[in-house]
Amino acid sequence: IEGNKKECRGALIVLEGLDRSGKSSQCSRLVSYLEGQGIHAELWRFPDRTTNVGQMISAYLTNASQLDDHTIHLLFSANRWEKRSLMETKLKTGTTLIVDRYSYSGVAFSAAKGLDIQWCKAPEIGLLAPDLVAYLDISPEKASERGGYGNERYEKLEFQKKVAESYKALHDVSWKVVDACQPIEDVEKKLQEIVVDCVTECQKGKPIST
Ligand code: DGP
Ligand code: NA
Ligand code: NA
Repeated sequence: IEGNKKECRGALIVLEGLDRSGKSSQCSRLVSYLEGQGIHAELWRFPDRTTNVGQMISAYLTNASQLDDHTIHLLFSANRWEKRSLMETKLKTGTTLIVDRYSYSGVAFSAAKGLDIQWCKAPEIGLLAPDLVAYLDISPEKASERGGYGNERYEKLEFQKKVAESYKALHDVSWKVVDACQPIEDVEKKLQEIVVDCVTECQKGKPIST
């Protein structure tokens, strides 16, 4: 059993939602929980602002630079592509990845600007497919009341309303929708249940797909 366990792959788990939906704190809580259960897990986030591409994205988000909507879309995608092989290695060697935003953010935020949704999806094709997408569901109005937005480019109620609409269009039956307006501990419990189920499925040999 020990030997088998080592060969089990990790799960690719993505949390999505509007800004201020609570993703980041739920992601770190999940990682601590999984580690406590003896499941090796790491917290990842996109955009990953530490890379060269990530720094360009960060400059754009903080309004330090201006970029064409298509250009920034491709940079966000490139930022996921540059992490793809490391992601695959981690999963294959048994690390579960809890990822704060992924391709769905890529499509939802750019589609909210009016870009064609098929065009937005194209550069995401071939990235690793998540084993689970958990959507933290909150209305744009409620999210905006939570301790206020920061000063970044997209943190505006009118824009977040459009993002919420694009998430609705992207959403499919495989997503687990979690009510993000519940008390934080209830959201946490719910996420723990669905994530552990998913990790178990992956350990049983569910293949990694694209
Ligand atoms: P965060 O670090 O999760 O707060 O993300 C920064 C902002 O960038 C947030 O408003 C969501 C947005 N965002 C995240 N991923 C993408 C993406 O792939 N494309 C676009 N256009 N926006 C994204
Ligand atoms: Na943000
Ligand atoms: Na966040």
